[in-house]
Amino acid sequence: MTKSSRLFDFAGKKLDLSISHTMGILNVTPDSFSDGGELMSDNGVVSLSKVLERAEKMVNAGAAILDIGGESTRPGAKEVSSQQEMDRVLPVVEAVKHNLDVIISVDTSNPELIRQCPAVGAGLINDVRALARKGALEAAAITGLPVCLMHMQGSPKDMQDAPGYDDIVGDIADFLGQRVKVCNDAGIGNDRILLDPGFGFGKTLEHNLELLGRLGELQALKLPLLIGISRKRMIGTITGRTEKDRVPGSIAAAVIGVMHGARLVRTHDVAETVDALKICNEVLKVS
Ligand code: PT1
Repeated sequence: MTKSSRLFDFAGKKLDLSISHTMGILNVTPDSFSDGGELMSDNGVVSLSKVLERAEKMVNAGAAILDIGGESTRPGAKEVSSQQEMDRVLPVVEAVKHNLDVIISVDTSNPELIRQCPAVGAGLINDVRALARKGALEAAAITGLPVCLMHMQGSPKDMQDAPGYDDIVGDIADFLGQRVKVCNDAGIGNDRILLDPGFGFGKTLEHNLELLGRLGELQALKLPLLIGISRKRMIGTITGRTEKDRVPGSIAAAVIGVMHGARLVRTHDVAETVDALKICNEVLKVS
């Protein structure tokens, strides 16, 4: 049996979310996880040529989306000022837009940056705070762009202190369902919403593992699922590997996620993930 395609519109660029796709991570933070600082020049300013080189590699390797972020949200990360975040992200989005044919996602919670997204050519707003910051919901609604709403317990600074749930999957489904309702009421229709359970965001290893094994239950929300597990601590804890050696573990987790319904995989390692998802996609197409 062949599945019918389900096109999702990212500001004019369409992706068939009946199969899975890769979102490449382009961090433009000095302190960031895994690829931190590599894309900065010595003076701490983003090097556009280094960023474009990395971006082009990911696009050539098959990334459908590039996720550009100027605020680190890994555990313990500090917040940046709005202006600093905009100064880092906006020139990069513009440069990628001018040079490459790819959907651009902006990883931000900042209403000021969200407002600028359509003008610089972004196709998705990816907010780990699910548009809960003051002004973010209204800003996103006005853009007309799709949004990714992610679940987090606490804030990056303190989220790993003592995370607790009644039922990890049920609690996340309730939270995401409420945020969808809030978005709908603000004029963001379901055709503009992706959901993400937020691996590593206020979750113990056991929470993350149960969430991955039961991810399929979130399909009841009837919206496309995005997952980000790439090189995270949960992979390191299980395999005993440092960040750069977590690629095989990350890919195994991504495959489990896709076979439980995820359709977008946020990753540092685009080429490897694209190959793995090709296998998943061929299986999805015939079953
Ligand atoms: C994510 C995600 C994201 N992750 C979306 N956006 C990060 N939609 C940034 C660790 O446990 O999963 N989904 N934007 C990166 N954040 C983390 C969190 C990095 C936890 C590392 C860890 O190691």
